[in-house]
Amino acid sequence: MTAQLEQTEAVTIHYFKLKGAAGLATLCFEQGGIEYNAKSYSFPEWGDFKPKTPTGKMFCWEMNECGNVQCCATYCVSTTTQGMCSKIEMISPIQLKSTTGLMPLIEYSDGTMIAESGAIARVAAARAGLLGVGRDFARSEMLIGMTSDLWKLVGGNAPTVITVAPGGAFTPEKAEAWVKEWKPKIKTSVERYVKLLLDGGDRFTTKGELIGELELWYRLYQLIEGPYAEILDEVPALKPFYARMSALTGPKKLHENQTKFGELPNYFVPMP
Ligand SMILES: N[C@@H](CCC(=O)N[C@@H](CS)C(=O)NCC(=O)O)C(=O)O
Repeated sequence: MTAQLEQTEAVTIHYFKLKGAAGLATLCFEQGGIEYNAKSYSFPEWGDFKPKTPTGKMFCWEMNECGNVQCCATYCVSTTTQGMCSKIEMISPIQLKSTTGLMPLIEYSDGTMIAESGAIARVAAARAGLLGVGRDFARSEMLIGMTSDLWKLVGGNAPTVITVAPGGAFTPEKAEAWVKEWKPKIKTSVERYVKLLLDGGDRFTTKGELIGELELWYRLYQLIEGPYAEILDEVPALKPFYARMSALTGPKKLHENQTKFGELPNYFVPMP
């Protein structure tokens, strides 16, 4: 695939060990057959890192014997009463350069980090030539906007691997609201896509694999594998689109846990 917008640099994606907000960038790289690296974090690993993001308390210098600039970042973990550093720990480049204290992130070869799932997905799509051109580009971006609206109905309302854990935030009231309030609204939102299908009924762009289509596939996948398994039985006109997309390289690898992230559990889960 030819890169678009001069997005030719190699990157590493950093994210949790979950099929979550790094999914679309991952799909774009895999669909385009682009080389990338992935680093995943457990929650304890992330908990160790987050407080160490730049705060003004960080001490960094190079240790000449190290020979590798990436292993030369250190962090002062305790100070003497005179304010001198009494104990240092080595930290990774992501700990040093995380920009927002949130993931996903992409990291360039010089250690520079870029945050925001939408930004990194577009970087990946441009790298893979999956932004589209002409009207395909416009249609793909329209899908991104529509899917952003769709996901406002899901995020915060659907059960997740975190909120269904014992003592988690997915209360019986939330469960009732998911069924009675949110699912009908989600169905209405998904129905909006049907009239936008191109002739043949299995794609929205002539290319058929652009970022907007990958995003819609991913969100339908998260619903189907999670709390709304029957969504396409209720909106059957989208079945040919979903089936065709599921057979593409990127979606297939994500589903079969064969991306650079390896085995990842779903973030959204079925109703407990
Ligand atoms: N607007 C950001 C939101 C990023 C975000 O909220 N990331 C969450 C996980 S999806 C996070 O890093 N949470 C860890 C924390 O808050 O410590 C994006 O789309 O990337």
